[in-house]
Amino acid sequence: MFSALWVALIVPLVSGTSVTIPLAPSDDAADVDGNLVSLSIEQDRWLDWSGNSSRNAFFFNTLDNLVSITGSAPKIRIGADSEDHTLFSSTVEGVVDSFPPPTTTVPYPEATSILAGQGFYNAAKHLPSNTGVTWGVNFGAKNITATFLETKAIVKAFASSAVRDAGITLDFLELGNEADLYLDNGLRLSNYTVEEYTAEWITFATNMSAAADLANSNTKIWGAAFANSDHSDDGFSPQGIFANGILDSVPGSFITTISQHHYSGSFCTGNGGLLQDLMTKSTIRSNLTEFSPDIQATQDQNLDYLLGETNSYSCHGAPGVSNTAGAALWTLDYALFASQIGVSRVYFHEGIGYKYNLIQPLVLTRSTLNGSALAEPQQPHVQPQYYAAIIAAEAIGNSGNTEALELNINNTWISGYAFYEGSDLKRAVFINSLAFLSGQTNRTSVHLDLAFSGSGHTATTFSVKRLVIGYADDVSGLIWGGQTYETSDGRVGGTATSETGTVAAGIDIPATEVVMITFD
Ligand SMILES: *[C@@H]1O[C@H](CO)[C@@H](O)[C@H](O)[C@H]1NC(C)=O
Ligand SMILES: *[C@@H]1O[C@H](CO)[C@@H](O)[C@H](O)[C@H]1NC(C)=O
Ligand SMILES: *[C@@H]1O[C@H](CO)[C@@H](O)[C@H](O)[C@H]1NC(C)=O
Ligand SMILES: *[C@@H]1O[C@H](CO)[C@@H](O)[C@H](O)[C@H]1NC(C)=O
Ligand SMILES: *[C@@H]1O[C@H](CO)[C@@H](O)[C@H](O)[C@H]1NC(C)=O
Ligand SMILES: *[C@@H]1O[C@H](CO)[C@@H](O)[C@H](O)[C@H]1NC(C)=O
Ligand SMILES: *[C@@H]1O[C@H](CO)[C@@H](O)[C@H](O)[C@H]1NC(C)=O
Ligand SMILES: CC(=O)N[C@H]1CO[C@H](CO)[C@@H](O)[C@@H]1O
Repeated sequence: MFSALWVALIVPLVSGTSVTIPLAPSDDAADVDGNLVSLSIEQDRWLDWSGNSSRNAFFFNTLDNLVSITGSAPKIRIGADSEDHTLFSSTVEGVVDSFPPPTTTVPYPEATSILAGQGFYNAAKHLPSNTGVTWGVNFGAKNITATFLETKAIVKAFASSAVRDAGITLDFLELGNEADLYLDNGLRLSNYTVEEYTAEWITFATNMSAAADLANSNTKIWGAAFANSDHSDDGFSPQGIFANGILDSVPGSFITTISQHHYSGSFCTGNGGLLQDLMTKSTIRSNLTEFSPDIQATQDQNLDYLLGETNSYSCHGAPGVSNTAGAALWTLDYALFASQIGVSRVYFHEGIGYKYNLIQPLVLTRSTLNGSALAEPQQPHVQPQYYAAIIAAEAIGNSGNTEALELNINNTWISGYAFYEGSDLKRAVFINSLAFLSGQTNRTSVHLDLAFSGSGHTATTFSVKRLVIGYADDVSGLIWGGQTYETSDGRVGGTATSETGTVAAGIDIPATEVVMITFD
């Protein structure tokens, strides 16, 4: 008994882990664009994000912050569930949405019917200059007139001088959202197969491609956009649509990119254990590597692969989990790890009032967590995950030729990535994903012993930025390098702190923290 107690008392709060950082990128390093972290927006309330007659300045500012760091605007996909319930209307100016009643678990439900006028599409002009957009077109309704009219309206908006002059481009169309779920949600019969899907898709996409004159434009198509993947030739998967000849069709020739959707699970209630599960290094990896066969099959066709809609947990997020600081660490590790396995971009899904948003761009009057009326309206604000977008942007920088490499770190809780511009090591990011939850007092810390391998410029000193978090389940109050984005206009506030370190001394990283080091 005595010896057990003695052992307990000497368990060090700081443990050591060695990290070797290659001085030049190895073949395993991946090209990463400044907008690796991009956004998918639930289409029904697009005008609330963009602004209608005038721009939504808060949303614009949160995007423009990222532009000023990386030089490239986050890419925006406008679509998702409501994409398959949208009809164009020539008599509507903006949009007319019909919503089901809010519930405790879904306080901000998607509209079941969306009538969108030309102004809905024209609002793309409010995005930052040079934003690349993907727009989702209705396929769920199986109404060729709807597909045709909507495509015409989208193309007309992007041909307008307001959009063209800002360099905002329609990079992709997507035809149908999560068609693999149509057999469950009533949009098709329950015996719907990937074979039928592919044939129908080709018919509708033939019309869409003609309506958009894709043969004479730079706009391409995202293929698949499935909720899940069974990874086989005869199920809903990239392999399944390839095996059914989608790429050999005329509209299929416009598919340059396969989009996959993914959530780590579906939980309508949350707790600290669920938050730790989300953050854990190994579950982040297993959630993503399950798509490795699909990525390989996609690359074998010389196509690009991305996560066109993703976030933590479906149900618009789990309360007390998806909206917390711990989810920011998940977002960062998830996006960076995705880059390592052949995912070119990660579109985090957002909807007005969703729990897992990076950004809440509108005044809210109901709780996002349980739908109850708020005593005071909540002003537009960023949620913790937004800091992950900022950190990824700073780590990648504005070089236009950055490569990221995951570092081999033998520690259950610590992940790390090195960032290279050309052949030069510039920065490294470390994440300690052990959840330090409110009520706990024993915050551990890991000491990283740093070493370099290979040849190149060997820095001896570095500057440090930390994402300082009170508790993993905090929903606000995060501080990045001394500064906050929790401001009324979404611009950065506060004074940057300066911390420096030496390679010889290494660095400490407490539980539930991110550290970025920039080598001198
Ligand atoms: C958007 O603007 C148009 C024209 O100014 C207006 O008719 C419409 O009511 C506005 N709002 C929405 C949600 O459509
Ligand atoms: C697409 O469908 C619309 C509506 O049915 C039709 O008017 C148009 O001619 C079709 N286009 C092609 C190329 O089939
Ligand atoms: C098909 O789409 C057109 C154009 O949006 C719409 O007028 C029509 O009502 C739709 N048909 C059905 C059956 O929903
Ligand atoms: C699916 O079910 C419908 C109605 O029950 C039937 O008409 C159709 O032939 C079935 N399709 C396939 C591919 O089995
Ligand atoms: C994905 O992560 C969740 C935790 O967030 C875990 O419960 C689930 O098992 C993981 N799925 C896979 C396929 O690894
Ligand atoms: C609902 O959530 C809010 C926070 O958004 C909280 O203040 C309130 O106590 C919760 N109400 C219930 C009934 O759980
Ligand atoms: C990784 O760490 C574990 C436990 O800390 C240790 O047993 C193992 O030998 C280490 N593996 C390598 C490759 O260093
Ligand atoms: C971060 C950390 O070490 N948390 C531990 C603190 O102690 C409780 C028990 O009191 C453990 O459950 C936590 O894992």
